[in-house]
Amino acid sequence: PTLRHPEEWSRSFSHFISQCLIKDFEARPSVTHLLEHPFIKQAHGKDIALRQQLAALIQEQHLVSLTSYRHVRINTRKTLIIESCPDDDLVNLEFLDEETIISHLHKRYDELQVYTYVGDILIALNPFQNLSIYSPQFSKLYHGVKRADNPPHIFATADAAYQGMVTFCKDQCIIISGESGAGKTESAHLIVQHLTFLGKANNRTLREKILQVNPLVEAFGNACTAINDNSSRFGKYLEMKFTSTGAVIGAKISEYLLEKSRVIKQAPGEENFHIFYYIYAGLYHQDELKTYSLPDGTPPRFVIQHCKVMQDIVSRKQYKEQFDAIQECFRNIGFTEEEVDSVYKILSAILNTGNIEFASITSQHQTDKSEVPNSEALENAASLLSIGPEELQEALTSQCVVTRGETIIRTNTVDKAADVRDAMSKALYGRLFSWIVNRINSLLQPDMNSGMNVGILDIFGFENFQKNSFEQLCINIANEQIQFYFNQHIFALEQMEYQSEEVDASLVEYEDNRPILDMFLQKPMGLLSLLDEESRFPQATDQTLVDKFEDNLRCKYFWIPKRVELCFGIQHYAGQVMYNVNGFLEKNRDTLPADIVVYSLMDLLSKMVVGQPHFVRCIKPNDDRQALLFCKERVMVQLRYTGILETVNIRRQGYSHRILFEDFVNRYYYLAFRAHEMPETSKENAVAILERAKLKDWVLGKTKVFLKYYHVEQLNLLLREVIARVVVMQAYTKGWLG
Ligand code: AOV
Ligand code: MG
Repeated sequence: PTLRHPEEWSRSFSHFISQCLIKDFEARPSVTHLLEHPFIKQAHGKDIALRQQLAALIQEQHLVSLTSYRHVRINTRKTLIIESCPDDDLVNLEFLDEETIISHLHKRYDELQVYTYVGDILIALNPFQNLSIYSPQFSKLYHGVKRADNPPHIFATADAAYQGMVTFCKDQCIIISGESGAGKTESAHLIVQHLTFLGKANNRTLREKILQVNPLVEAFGNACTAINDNSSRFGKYLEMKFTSTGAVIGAKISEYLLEKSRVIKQAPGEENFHIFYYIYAGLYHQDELKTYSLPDGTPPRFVIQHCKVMQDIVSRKQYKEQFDAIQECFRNIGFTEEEVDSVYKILSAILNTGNIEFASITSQHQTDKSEVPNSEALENAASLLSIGPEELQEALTSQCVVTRGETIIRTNTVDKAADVRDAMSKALYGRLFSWIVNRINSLLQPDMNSGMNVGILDIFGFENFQKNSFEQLCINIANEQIQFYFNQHIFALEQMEYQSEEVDASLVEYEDNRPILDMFLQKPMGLLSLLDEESRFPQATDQTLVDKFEDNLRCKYFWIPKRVELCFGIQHYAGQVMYNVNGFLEKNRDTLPADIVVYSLMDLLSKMVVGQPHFVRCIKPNDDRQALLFCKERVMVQLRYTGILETVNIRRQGYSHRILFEDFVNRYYYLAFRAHEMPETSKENAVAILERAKLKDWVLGKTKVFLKYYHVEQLNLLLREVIARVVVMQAYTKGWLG
């Protein structure tokens, strides 16, 4: 057949593809076979590049179509696309009870469909195995197409954010949540990978730099915990910067609340930050342990818990490989050799500092003085930090107090000196971490105040261990805030807007975690304020702290257990957690006061509020990190506390996009009016556009059009197709095609 019109062409081609797929599904046509297929030859005989692309795409579909239920067609932009399949989106399910949703996710997980939509929200089940769906071919597949055209995918979320940014010139943010080990960090990597693809980082250097930011920062900020071998011990907000046309030009990273206490002590079965093991193995193999004054006998105290003998560290092949990878990252991102050398020096200074021990000197006058009997570690640490050993010893064993204008030098007891040593190690590591982050930012950020960005938030997930301390409290409060932010966007703001615009939509009930947050953050009687206050009393003890909490916190989210000493329980949105106050005061004094912590989090949230949010909810299908194991109970709990059921409801009934009539007409008038006749931005014209676009189920408020989540996508696609059609028609009339 001769094909004249692009739409006609696309219809018959689509017929062919479906036939071909159905018929050949078992046989799996080879690329050559497809290229030689009479239809492809005839239709695209001249355009060999297009033929190759099509053939490759068709091949890919086989991969995607493992479950073989999709229809394949080709759209007017000559892209092969797969028709949506209703069960990709929970909103389309006929019944919406918990049981149906769970068994649905279960079925999909068994088929290795780890991603599922709830409207515009992505649910990601951790596959706990490598899937072959993240190759560059897949990136191509998820490029500027309608969400429903492809199976749900993390790339689709990245694409939606990217399209949103380019279309509306508005910053976007992707918020990834889920408990520890659910797959947030992996998801964040995949999003960065896809965004560098979409942002046409043609400049290979820039692409590699951006891709190496995450691995580099994570070597310093992640560690093996009881739950996750690569657990994030800090919150990370990565902003990718783009030009107004959508080309990627740089990146910026912000870090929140690094768990510094891990440097000096790790819970049983856990490890220190990855980097300590990496440098040990790496420097050992380069025969450079001596250069950095690292012992090759007994491992330093800070890492000995996990590695009892040096062989444990140096024989681990992956440590050495990771060290090489990190060196590569440093080099690619642009750190100088001196800088990297300084980083290693500080790391080994920290390890040496950890080995400094103290003994008490008892003289006639003083009994509380300490000294360093074995000076090797002290000398090593001092020389690595380029200070004199006496200076360091003095800093550790004495303390200046300024009272009434007078400076008094007090000596430290052995215990006090040990505390100072540990505090110094933590501070050094914290500063080093911030320095690395800042350095990366200056290397990856061309001078740019303009441009737009997509931010990706990946924090430490909700944690509930056998024993939970101050760190878990901070981590879990951060997660409460993310949950609150999610609720705000999905439920609260939406409902407020219905009311003020007098739109009749049924309201969905949801679990508001505001009261829990208030209990933590309120001033002056919130838990964190009370903790700060108690930390200022020198005589405060763990017991006085618990008593203070008990006297002042009266709400159902807080309780003191009867038979367990020095503990308190919190009913978090994600479940009950028992905290042990041991060390709370010290940690609160030593790290940032809780108040500041809550600032930094608010800062983060306010940053995100500016952008259009996209949510990814990671779910952990089992606690054994097993592939293909779907533990119904565990998934159920996570669906419940993240409010997925309510989200399904509100996405089905609600209107997630509310656009002022004026903005709406300005944006879409092309769909109903001629390009040059700029219509009045009135309600009537908005309706004209909606009707012309044949959309159903929208409603009108007083000043805004209320649209369902899928309407906007349909409108944008229509807009693009209208524009593309005009371009193609022009090409036809000029005789360039056919
Ligand atoms: P988290 O970021 O959510 O935990 P991670 O992203 O580190 O969790 O994922 C934990 C582990 O699950 C990874 O190390 C992988 O082994 C596996 N995994 C996760 N997502 C995928 C995927 N898409 N494909 C294959 N394997 C995956 V924490 O940072 O602990 O809250 O603080
Ligand atoms: Mg993580």
